Amino acid sequence: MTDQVSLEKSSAATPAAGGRATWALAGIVVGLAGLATSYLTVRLFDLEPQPVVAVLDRVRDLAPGDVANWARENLGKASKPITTVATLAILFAVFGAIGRLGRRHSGFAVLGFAALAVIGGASVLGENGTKTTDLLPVVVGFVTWGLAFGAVATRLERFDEIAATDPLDPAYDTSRRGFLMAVGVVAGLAGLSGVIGRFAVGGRVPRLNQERRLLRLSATTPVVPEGARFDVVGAQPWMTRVDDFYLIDTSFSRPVILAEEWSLRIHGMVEKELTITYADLLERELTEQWVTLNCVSNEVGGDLIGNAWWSGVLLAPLLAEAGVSPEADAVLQTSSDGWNCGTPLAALTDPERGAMLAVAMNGEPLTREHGYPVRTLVPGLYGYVSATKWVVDFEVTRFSDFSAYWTDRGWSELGPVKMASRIEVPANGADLPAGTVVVAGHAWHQHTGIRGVEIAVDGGAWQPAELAESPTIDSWVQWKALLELPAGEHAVKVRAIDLAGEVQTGAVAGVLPDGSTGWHQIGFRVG
Ligand SMILES: Nc1nc2c(c(=O)[nH]1)N[C@H]1C(S)=C(S)[C@@H](COP(=O)(O)O)O[C@H]1N2
Ligand SMILES: [Mo]
Repeated sequence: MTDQVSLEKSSAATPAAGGRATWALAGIVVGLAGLATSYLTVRLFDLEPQPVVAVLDRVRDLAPGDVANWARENLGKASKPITTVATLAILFAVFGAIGRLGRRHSGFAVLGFAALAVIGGASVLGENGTKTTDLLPVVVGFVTWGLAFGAVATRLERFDEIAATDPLDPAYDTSRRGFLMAVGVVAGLAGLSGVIGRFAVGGRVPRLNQERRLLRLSATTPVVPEGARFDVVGAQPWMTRVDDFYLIDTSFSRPVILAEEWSLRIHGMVEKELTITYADLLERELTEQWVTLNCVSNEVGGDLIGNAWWSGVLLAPLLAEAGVSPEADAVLQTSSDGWNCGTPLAALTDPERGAMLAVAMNGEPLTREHGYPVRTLVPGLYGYVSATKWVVDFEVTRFSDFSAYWTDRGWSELGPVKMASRIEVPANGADLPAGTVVVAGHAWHQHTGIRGVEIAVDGGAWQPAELAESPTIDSWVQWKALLELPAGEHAVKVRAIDLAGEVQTGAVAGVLPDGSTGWHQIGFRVG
């Protein structure tokens, strides 16, 4: 009886022995070690993609359109980190479960790890342009899992055995230490692999950054045209700095493409297939223009918009060289990361529109985030149907013959930009001192142009705001108005009128399927 009691006490005091939690912990530590050695392999051999990133890409692609749209709308920028954390949480739970399976038989655990390796391998092969050699990190990870689990499980079994029979046996401590040592060694290996992978290896990103720094393009430094800006404090600058330019893409690990590795294949319904290299592009004349790019997911008053000085090679002459078939009406553009979109052929071949393969933004080579080395830019179309970053493939085709990433998820096939306007100053809910109130913002209808902006105060009549100059119909226009208002609460709304004479609609529409509409309105207090 006393023995019984002391045994219970002893196992309560050392939950490590025989506990499911201990086996789960063993599974998690071993799981981590496999991820770490696989990561190290990726880094040592400059392989793409990392298996975990490939899995994240599959999670993204397999998520139903409703889920993707919900995340896009409600999580916005956070949707990638949240997907990553959630996927990793599931992965760690699976590692724990595998550890517990291993308590019955190590073979079960190995099977569990094998299943994960198969998912990882299939995900890697599901990425754009991967080869069987890209499976090496998965193999290394799996071997690590097998060996490490074997080492840890043998010691944990021994410890369990002694703890269950005679916890007072001096072998109890030895076996316990043996187990902890094994776990420690595996954890140490994991940490070391992670650190070496992270820091000790050059890798491709620093190489890309170096190449970008040394690249001398004939792109010119932008000069904001005289009269385009009012410099109202608190309003957005007319030219958006690259670092402040919104970022939207589906990529969990943005492609790293060096200039000499890049090429664009133009094929499909053409007379002559073309492959254009970066050197070919630089031999051509660079066209430069101000273009405002915005996202179809931009809500009324939202900030998924920016205006930059773009330098690139015009697409119309390139497509003319390829000789597009009169039967074709679309180009299916594909990025090196597999994302794709369909663009109306007419917008790309229109000599007036200036659709380009852009190589520079605000006078500097594109950043990796914005599509280095080459992205497409088509004035007047939302990004999701036109502005392919890391673009590598142009298939001249027909809209009736394909669907693309976002059209698969319920977004409209055509994405012409809708007219919109935004109040940037004062901030919504601001408390302003008595005196003149400055209201200011931007209005845009790319490739149509803005003729005027009107505001209405406290539900009153529309009155014209002052419009800054705009060098082109493809960029947004600043506007401002000075108001003398009595103390108290006020509301201001804004609408634009385009150069075609159309008045911006007040009908409220959400971003799905082809862009939001409605007047932006804010409230503030004076005095
Ligand atoms: N390769 C790739 N290109 C892409 C996307 C993407 O997900 N992948 N998103 C598009 C969308 S929806 C927009 S709005 C613009 C945004 O470009 P930016 O990130 O340079 O602002 O890129 C477009 N090009
Ligand atoms: Mo977008």
